[in-house]
Amino acid sequence: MSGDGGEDDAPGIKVATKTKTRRPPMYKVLILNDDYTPMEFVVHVLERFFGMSHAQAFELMLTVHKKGLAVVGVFTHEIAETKVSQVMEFAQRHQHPLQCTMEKE
Ligand code: TYC
Repeated sequence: MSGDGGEDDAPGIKVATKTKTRRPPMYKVLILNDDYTPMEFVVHVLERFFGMSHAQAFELMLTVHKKGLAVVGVFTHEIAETKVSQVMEFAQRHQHPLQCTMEKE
């Protein structure tokens, strides 16, 4: 290949190669309001799976309760998918209808 500094370039001449570093696409994880999931359960979910303090978790839960939804965090695809699964499984296990989804940023 010409220009990559490999063996078919002129001998003894090093051609600069710039490797671009690309940021991975990021995904927002959202939590949705509903009428049945207890507030304390949502606070617990936010502390447990998103590493929030009790105060942060309580504030975000109230935002979701009032506005209908909120972004909980922004992650790579794999991490976002894992967070959504963890929350959905945990909510189902406790028989709460809490919904958690992800969308491309
Ligand atoms: N609206 C719920 C209630 O009044 C509380 C709640 C908050 C539920 C946030 C879901 O994502 C949620 N018990």
